[in-house]
Amino acid sequence: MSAADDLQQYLTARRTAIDTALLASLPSPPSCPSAVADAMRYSVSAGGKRLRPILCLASAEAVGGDWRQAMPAACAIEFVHTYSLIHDDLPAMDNDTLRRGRPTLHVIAGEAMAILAGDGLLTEAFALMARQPRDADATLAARKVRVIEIVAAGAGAAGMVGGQAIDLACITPDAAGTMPPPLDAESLRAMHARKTGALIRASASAGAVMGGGSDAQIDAIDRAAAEFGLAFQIIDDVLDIEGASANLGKTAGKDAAAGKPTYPALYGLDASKRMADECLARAAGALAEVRLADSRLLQIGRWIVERSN
Ligand code: GRG
Repeated sequence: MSAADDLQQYLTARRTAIDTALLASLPSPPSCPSAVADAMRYSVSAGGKRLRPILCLASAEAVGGDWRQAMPAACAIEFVHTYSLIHDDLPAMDNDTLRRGRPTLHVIAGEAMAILAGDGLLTEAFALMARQPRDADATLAARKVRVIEIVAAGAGAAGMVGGQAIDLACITPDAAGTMPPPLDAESLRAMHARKTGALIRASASAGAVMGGGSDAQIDAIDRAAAEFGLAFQIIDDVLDIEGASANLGKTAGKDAAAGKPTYPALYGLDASKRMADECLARAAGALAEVRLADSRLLQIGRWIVERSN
């Protein structure tokens, strides 16, 4: 079997397990009202690449752990990611009508229910990580607490929420109606490190912690995932220009049309693609420090850079 087929088989197998666990982890009546349960399920079951949970499970495996023990954290992170997409698509934020190839949740269920479904997913994420794996011994219980802290940091004001706030400030005029100056290259990188990078890093670190990795392994995986996060964003910007909406499952060309600073706008398409490759090279270096360059993680990094959606 070719390496590409082997990776595809791995991704399909993990995605199937993740989708099953995600649906089983969602709350349902009578424990909660059906309206909010249906709204949460609509967005979670819409699919998506499941990149973050796959990275979480692969990190647990890379350090020699059992990926099943990382599944609650993997699902929790996908819940957080899905909430962020629901809220990002709201009229008050990006005002988008297409996501994961379907009408956005606020188009289907209304704005108020979309806010509640996002709130519900964020809250359920932390309930899930606290609850599972069940019957944890002291070692596993300590890992769970560490992972809760990692995911909170990646998702919160110092991470994803903070990055979204910087992004919002970039397109918000002051009281006199003057737009802020565009971000320079370093500020753009720092914004993305929070907005998308922090949760991607948290996914990998959480998996490495649940898998029982050493501090050195967790640190190296965290640094490699920071590179994956930057590569992910660069390619997201490239696809925003080169991709078709039908393939992306979201509206293509929005960032460029909104005048947002993007990597291709700053560096051009070819240099942007080269920069994404350089991220992978740095990730390989970090993983090699702890002899993990041959793990699935780098293959997943390549998949991030070579993806078409
Ligand atoms: C609303 C608190 C809050 C945060 C939103 C992540 C984010 C912050 C907004 C998403 C806006 C966006 C489209 C950013 C580009 C990168 C990105 C996160 C794309 C979507 O992630 P994928 O490609 O989506 O992993 P799938 O559907 O495959 O899971």
